[in-house]
Amino acid sequence: MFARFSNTIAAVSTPRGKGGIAVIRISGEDAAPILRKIFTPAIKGTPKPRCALHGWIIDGAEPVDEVIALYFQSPKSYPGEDVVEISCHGGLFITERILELIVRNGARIANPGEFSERAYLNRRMDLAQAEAVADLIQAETEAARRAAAYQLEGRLSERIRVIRQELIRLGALLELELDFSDEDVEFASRDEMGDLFHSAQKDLKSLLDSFNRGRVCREGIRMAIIGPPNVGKSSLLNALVEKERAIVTDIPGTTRDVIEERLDIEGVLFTIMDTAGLRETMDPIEKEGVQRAEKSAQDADLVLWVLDGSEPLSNEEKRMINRLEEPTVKKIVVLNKMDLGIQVKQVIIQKLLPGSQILRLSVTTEEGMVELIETLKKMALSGALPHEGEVLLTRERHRDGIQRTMTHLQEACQSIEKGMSQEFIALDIRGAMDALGEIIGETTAEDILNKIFSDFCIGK
Ligand SMILES: Nc1nc2c(ncn2[C@@H]2O[C@H](COP(=O)(O)OP(=O)(O)O)[C@@H](O)[C@H]2O)c(=O)[nH]1
Ligand SMILES: [Mg+2]
Repeated sequence: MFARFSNTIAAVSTPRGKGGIAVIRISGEDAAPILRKIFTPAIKGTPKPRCALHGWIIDGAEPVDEVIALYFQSPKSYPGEDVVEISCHGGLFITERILELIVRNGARIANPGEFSERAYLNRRMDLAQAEAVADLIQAETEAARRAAAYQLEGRLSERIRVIRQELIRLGALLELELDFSDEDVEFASRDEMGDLFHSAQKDLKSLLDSFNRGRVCREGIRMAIIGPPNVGKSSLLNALVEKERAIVTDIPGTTRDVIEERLDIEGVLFTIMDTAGLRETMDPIEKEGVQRAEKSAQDADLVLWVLDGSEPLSNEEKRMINRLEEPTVKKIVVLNKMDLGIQVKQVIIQKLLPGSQILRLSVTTEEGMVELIETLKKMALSGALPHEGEVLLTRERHRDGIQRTMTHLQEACQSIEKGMSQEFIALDIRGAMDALGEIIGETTAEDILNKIFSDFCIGK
């Protein structure tokens, strides 16, 4: 058999590196025959599905490793086909050696996400659930874990499916009307249809409204520390992450690149970016740094403006603030170095950065640190952690599908109001059904599927 064309796939499902054990997974119709060729059980007999088998992996007469093997019979496995899982010793060489042996005996190396793709193709789960598997693996905080776990349970899919089912029913009734078009009958009451469209839109709207929070759960909050040179931005980053991450000196222009650190605040991931001080400069490296700082501020969910509160603002500083001021971005102004006294006036700040919260701080004496962290905590709590059982939209792809569905439903409503014929309504119902179907993978295009599964880890 040419392994290249094999439909049986294999991969090391645990991370590369040394560990107590590693798990190698084989999936496809040759999984069990391959195991028979490369494995001698300690106790002879026919392997029972879902029972642990202790024995040796062998390469001809050569004992390779002592392992535990598990056999799952189709369809009762993650991908829904025959699966063998081998728990071997977790060394880099040993796992590659066994994987190579498996491939030599008829499997091919799995693509990223191929086990999950098969699970989806075999209807073991829908597309939104498969995405949740990837999100669970990526999760770094409780908020991300929870949002993904609820989605994996199928709560989002269920909400989508209920609406889609109703649309399918109405679509079928409209088809019937078309078949009987000479007789001018209405199988689907226009009032009932209108009501259904309205309630579906309401439900979809509440999902849409959850997107900002859902995104924060999944991706966290990107917080850029921005400000003039030498005001204590790097000192603040170090204080927040409690380590000497960024270089702190009294020489203005020390930080050139964007330095990122991650911090878990109340279960929400904060990606904190320390940036180069904003000033007009001729130095090409510093200039690039300033541009990167500005970009970080533009891409951030939250901007922490750090200013030296002990010195009046210079005109250059005011110009910089004006240039970067983005009314829609959330911001907190930190007046640092309060241990040296306060010179900057609140009213001036309020004029320059309207709507921002202003905090006084000294990184050196730690005065005001607690208040800053409390403010960030509040932001995390109000912004994220899903309530028990709450469904949040976490992906742009889902939001897009729901937005398109709502547009179709609006148009269908208008068609009803204008008394248009059933073809027009049917067309929008079809559009709405398809857009919802894309979210759960009923009507998703091949290239989108490929993109989704290629983002998965190897061996999942
Ligand atoms: N007095 C005082 N000095 C500070 C404070 N925070 C930072 N500094 C000092 O200010 C200088 C510049 O700090 P740094 O964090 O490198 O500023 P950046 O250029 O904004 O990143 C260093 O000498 C720090 O020790 C503070 O709260 N009070
Ligand atoms: Mg710095």
